[in-house]
Amino acid sequence: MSYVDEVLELVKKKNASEPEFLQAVTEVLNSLRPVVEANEELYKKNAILERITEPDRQLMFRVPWVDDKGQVQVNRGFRVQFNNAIGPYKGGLRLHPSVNLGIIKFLGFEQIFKNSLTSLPIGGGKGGSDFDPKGKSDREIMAFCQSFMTELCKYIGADVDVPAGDIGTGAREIGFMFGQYKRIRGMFEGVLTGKGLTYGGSLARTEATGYGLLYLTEELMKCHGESMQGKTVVVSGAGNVAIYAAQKAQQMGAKVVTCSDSTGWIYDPEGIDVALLKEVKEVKRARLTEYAAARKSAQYHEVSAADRGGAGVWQIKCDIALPCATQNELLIEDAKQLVANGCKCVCEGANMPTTIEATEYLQNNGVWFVGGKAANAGGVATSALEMSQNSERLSWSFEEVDAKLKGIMVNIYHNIDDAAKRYGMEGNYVAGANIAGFEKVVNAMLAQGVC
Ligand code: NDP
Ligand code: 2IT
Repeated sequence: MSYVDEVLELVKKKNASEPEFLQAVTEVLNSLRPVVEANEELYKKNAILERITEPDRQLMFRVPWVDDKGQVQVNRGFRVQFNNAIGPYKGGLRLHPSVNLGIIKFLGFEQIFKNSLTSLPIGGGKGGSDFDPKGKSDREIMAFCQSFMTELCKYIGADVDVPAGDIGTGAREIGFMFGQYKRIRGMFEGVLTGKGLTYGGSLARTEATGYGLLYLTEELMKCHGESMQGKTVVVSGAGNVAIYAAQKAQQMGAKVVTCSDSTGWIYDPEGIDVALLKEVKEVKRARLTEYAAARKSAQYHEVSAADRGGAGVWQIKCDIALPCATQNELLIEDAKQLVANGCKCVCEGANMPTTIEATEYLQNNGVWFVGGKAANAGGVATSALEMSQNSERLSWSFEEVDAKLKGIMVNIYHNIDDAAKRYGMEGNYVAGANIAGFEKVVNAMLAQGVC
């Protein structure tokens, strides 16, 4: 049995109840086969694959808080510090009722390779809670965030582990958590990213994941003799990543015709009105029904969460599809529909939105497919730029950060393209990303000995 297969079996046995984690590990290890085969003796002796698939530590803790009725509520908090070979643990905090240890482990594992691809010194980690922010008052959100940070603050720090936003965690939540960290630790330091601009946040961090996704997509199109101009784009999600992906795509001359949330999706043949979407989602924190009510050209399709939220967007004819909501939202039947409709390019704004089966179908049918580790790395890259600004106690202009972000995304595209070519897999950007991300981490692990 090959070393990769041995470790895959071991990981499956040890983590049998964590399907998303197993999915992420399976995809990565399978695509690393040529690299591992070329160095099998060295990697096996040093147990590189066993070590990279086992978190440094995983923290789970109780988060008690008091709701507006005076009732005590209890949630479960998580932080998985996966690998710090190339820098402090770095990754977001997800607040969503579906969060469990397996979800956080899959996200933390992905983050190791993504963060390596940014070329910046950040290791991989992820955290969150099964807390559901929907329908909670600002006071309830604050109560939860303060309690969550009261425990988490023991394990993080500007040079240790630097959390940030993810699903359900935006500027409001980061603000409450930062306040609590400062209060307990008595220290004003860059311990979180995605902070407000008045207390150490970076310009362009809010936009960074969506903008970065489009910078990479544009470079990919350019290298295939195409451009974004006049292209029809379908986007899923209606949160931070989706909104700024839609905005940048439109700035590049494309028409974005869909968005979605967990209860419905919009088809707007005139093009999504991003200002209206921002008002509905960022200001009112409302459902997409409000977008539809305010916009004549919008067609609203209600779907229950059990029907996979916004999966209907993949039925719409497009040139480019950008899944920006959540994991496993683009299945094999969606991939077939996209191909049948002539879609040429899929780039993932979300983490692991496409199943392995759907990914292979798209790749085998000539679709240019870039996975989230490369395509959505702009968010964490800009978080690392926020850390740099905090360290030097300066803040850079929007233009400066945005230009750096663009440079990073263009560079990522070429690195993953080159890595795929080096191993005879031209055009397989999934393998290219996993290989390029892995190479840097493995070199650092080998140099640092058994730890
Ligand atoms: P937000 O919370 O801002 O938005 C998430 C969006 O996805 C919402 O529209 C939400 O709908 C929808 N959604 C979430 N869960 C589900 C579900 N189970 N079924 C259907 N729809 C769902 O999160 P982000 O935009 O920040 O994150 C989106 C994705 O991008 C995630 O995979 C995240 O890990 C990834 N990502 C985020 C980065 C960042 O910087 N924020 C960086 C890199 C990746 P509803 O409101 O109804 O729940
Ligand atoms: O998935 C991700 O890369 C994020 N949620 C962003 C992490 C970060 O530290 O900015």
